[in-house]
Amino acid sequence: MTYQGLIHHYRQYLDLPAHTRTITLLEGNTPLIPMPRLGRDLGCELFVKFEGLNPTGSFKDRGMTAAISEAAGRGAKTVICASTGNTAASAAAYAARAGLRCIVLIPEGKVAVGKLAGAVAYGAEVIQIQGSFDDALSLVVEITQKTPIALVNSINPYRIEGQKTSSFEICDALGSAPDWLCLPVGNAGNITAYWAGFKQYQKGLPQILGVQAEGAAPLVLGHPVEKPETVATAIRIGKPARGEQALEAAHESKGRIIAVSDAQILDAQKILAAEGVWVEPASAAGVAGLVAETGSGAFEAKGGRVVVVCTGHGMKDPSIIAESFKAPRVIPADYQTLFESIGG
Ligand code: AN7
Repeated sequence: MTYQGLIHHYRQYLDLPAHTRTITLLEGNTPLIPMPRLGRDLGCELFVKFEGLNPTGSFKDRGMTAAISEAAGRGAKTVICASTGNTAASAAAYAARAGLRCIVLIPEGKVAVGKLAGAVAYGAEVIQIQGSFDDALSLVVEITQKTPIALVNSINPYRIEGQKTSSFEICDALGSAPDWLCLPVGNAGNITAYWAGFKQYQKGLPQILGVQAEGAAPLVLGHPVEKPETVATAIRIGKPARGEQALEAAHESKGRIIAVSDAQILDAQKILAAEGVWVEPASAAGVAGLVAETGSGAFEAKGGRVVVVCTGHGMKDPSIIAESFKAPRVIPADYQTLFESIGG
């Protein structure tokens, strides 16, 4: 039967209320791409779960189909979220689909252009906050406590329900859970959802490697970061809402949460692109963490099966590439010049 979206596909595993009215863009069902060359270099059987291939270009669509379906079914008229960008674009698209008003709060000047453009294109009302993502999140929590506006950040439990489905898909594709799962950690909704999903599905449990950016690593430091900074703006978050659950997932799974530098993240982005998978910087953090761990020699995943979650598409943040390359050379439209210029 044709695929009808993840709520339909995994309905029996999702704790969604009866009033839920499915709003879908056929999210989920993303490819688990084998990475034989990189895997050989790192000494494991490696796959990328390419979440950048969801309808709005990030994994957020999994949680958003659930959160918006619940809100729409309950009769909400307006939804709101704080966002480093991807949640905003996803909320905007699903709210548009449901006919709801959508307001998004973003940290001023710190959202990648592909995400902001998405939120605008899907018709959200975008407000920039003179502050961080964490400040924006406090504001949306307060306003949703005092008004009927529905909150669609991952504090909303239905977001987690939707995002669990990626664990199910990985188990369905591989036949069982991998030995390790590596993923970026920002507000910590996704790591929470994956762990809940693997536990529920009972096809084995991976060890989890959560990866933060060095300048925004509250879970590694053990305290909030007042002024988070990283080139991976998606995970520029200093007070993760589900920080406790992220630490629990790492601990229970016998994994860990580590930090990597911006340089390591950008290197990982290049390594993935060299295998044909272009992801935004934050999405490369999982690979950056895996490279760091395998490089340390002490990594337990040697020879094992590893899935790295690549959370968002490279096209979300084109500037990061555009700023770093020289403009392509210009030649006359002439065969001989072309032949000579490519070293014919
Ligand atoms: C590409 O969009 O927080 O740990 O507001 O966009 O579940 O927060 C985005 C987070 C990883 C971290 N990769 O996931 C937002 C937002 C990408 C992201 C994360 C985000 P969580």
